[in-house]
Amino acid sequence: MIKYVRRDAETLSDDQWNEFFTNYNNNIIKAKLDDTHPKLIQLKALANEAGRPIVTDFDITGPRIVVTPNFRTFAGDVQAHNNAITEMPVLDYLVNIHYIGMMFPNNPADGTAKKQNHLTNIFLPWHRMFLLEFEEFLGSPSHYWNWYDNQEVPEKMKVANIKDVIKDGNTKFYKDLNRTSESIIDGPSKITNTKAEFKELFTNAWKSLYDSSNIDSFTKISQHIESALHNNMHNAISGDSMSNPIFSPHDPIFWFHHSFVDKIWADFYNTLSDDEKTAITDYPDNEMPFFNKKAKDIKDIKIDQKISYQGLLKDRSLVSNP
Ligand SMILES: [Cu+2]
Repeated sequence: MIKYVRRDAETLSDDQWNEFFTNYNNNIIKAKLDDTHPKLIQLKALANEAGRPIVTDFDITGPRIVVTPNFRTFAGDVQAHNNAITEMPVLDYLVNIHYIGMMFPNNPADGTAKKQNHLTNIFLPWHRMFLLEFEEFLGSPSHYWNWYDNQEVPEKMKVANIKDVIKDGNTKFYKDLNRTSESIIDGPSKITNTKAEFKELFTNAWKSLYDSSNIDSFTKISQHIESALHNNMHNAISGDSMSNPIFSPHDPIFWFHHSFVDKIWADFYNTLSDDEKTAITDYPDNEMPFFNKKAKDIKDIKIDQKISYQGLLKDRSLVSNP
């Protein structure tokens, strides 16, 4: 049974927004995992394997947010630090899966070893699993910010509105949630100057997924979606929230952004013929950090029949039809 139907944020009813924010507040921010929870045990094992300390606090007293212990210069006993953690808010747990997932090599010599979750061809499948992990804790769908049609952050997701809704439970971050811009065609890192220019850029990037040089290569499709259609959105919003991959899952717009990125992959896959689907043979064989799935097992979005999108494309000439 489909559990999570992800919808265009612009179409959400007040009840659907309330469901999202209520669940976010209760199940992501306020809820904690204790050290008997299998997920926290699993996170500790992954962090110990990567040899990196789990981030346990976000210090916002200075001009910039810093993580403690300082992830990059931590000089203590990593395993002792990790094993001593007794509880953790769900949000911090999610942030750490994402963060520790970055600490694996880009090109492991062994083709089945773990590789990092960005800048490699596990980017799309890893983040697909990450979204589902978020939803399983949230208990409702992570809807999507359709930035092809709407270059502004959805109104209810703007910082001023979020601060009214999301109360700071166990994390410090929301006291200092900041974005440099709430539009991808405005602000210092804007992608284009106008909506029309952005649509053209996006349309060209979308069409190039179907070029003969890309269409049968999962690695190229993944790289293309990551670099052309994912990275610059983070940078355009920027601030401590979205430009830094250590913090980005702390900003709820992260999930809506990534839902749309995942929908682009789902749209692409959904518009291929059966022959085109079977021509793609380069799905990575690597075990993904944290998630016990392989890319080829989740190339169809349904994943255990749990996920669906409103407005999934059936026609490759379209880039949006919510
Ligand atoms: Cu990421």
